[in-house]
Amino acid sequence: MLREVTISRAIIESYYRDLLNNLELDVAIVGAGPSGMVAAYYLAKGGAKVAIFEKKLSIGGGIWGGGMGFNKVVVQEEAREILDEFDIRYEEFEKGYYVADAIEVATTIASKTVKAGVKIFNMIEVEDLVVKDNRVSGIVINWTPVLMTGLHVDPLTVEAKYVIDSTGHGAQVAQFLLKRGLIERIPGEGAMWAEQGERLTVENTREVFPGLYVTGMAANAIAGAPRMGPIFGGMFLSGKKAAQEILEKLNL
Ligand code: 48H
Ligand code: FE2
Repeated sequence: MLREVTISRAIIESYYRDLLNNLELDVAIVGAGPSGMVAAYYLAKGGAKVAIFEKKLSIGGGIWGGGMGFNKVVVQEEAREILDEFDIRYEEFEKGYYVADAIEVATTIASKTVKAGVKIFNMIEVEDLVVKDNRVSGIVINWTPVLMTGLHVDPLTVEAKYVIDSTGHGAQVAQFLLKRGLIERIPGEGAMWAEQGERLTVENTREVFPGLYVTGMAANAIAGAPRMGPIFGGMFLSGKKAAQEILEKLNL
């Protein structure tokens, strides 16, 4: 006999155990797009306790749509090793241009990231930061529908040694610091220039404020560096770079 209330209890107990287990993290990542998931994967592989908070129901960010909805992802030579690391299939279109199926990219990265030990909380939006003594030390979370409907419901908090802003074009987490005058400017990304945009995404991946890293499009939005269009190698390499730097700082 299947009891509805047992199904409910299974969901509630299991979910709340996860939530309680992830209230104190080494790294809290905001946004489950390509740069955030790749960062989480390498952090977890390196032994860090890491969770991702994603405001939408679905993970993957901008991967699914490829370019203009043609669901293919292009990756350049420098980032081919990451497709290989995840065991994602691709074809060489021309020398140095590798093309993969966007659905395979999104699902495979998500699956391997979760299996590496990363807990992904979807439908939870990061609405603010904890900042103490001039250092980011946690995130402030709420249910996405609460924020969408404008209900006056106060949030909860997750403590983290490092927070990563992987929220893409809007650099949503860094915006919370801008609002408080804790960082000076977020100019937004520049016009499209694939070559420079890809190089600079990785270069701009850094700790922008004590305790806060930025990856992917958010890194270029903060630096005013070009967008790059539907090429994803820079996103992957940015996530990997942030993970390596944070692992070093955590002595892992
Ligand atoms: C929780 C949030 C919040 C919040 C946003 O946009 P993404 O795919 O981010 P990246 O930087 O890893 O990848 C960028 C890439 O997809 C892209 O857009 C490229 C390469 N563009 C080039 C061009 O020229 O346009 O993912 C960000 C994720 C999304 O899933 C959001 O829903 C989520 O972050 N998010 N999650 N709390 N406050 N804000
Ligand atoms: Fe984009």
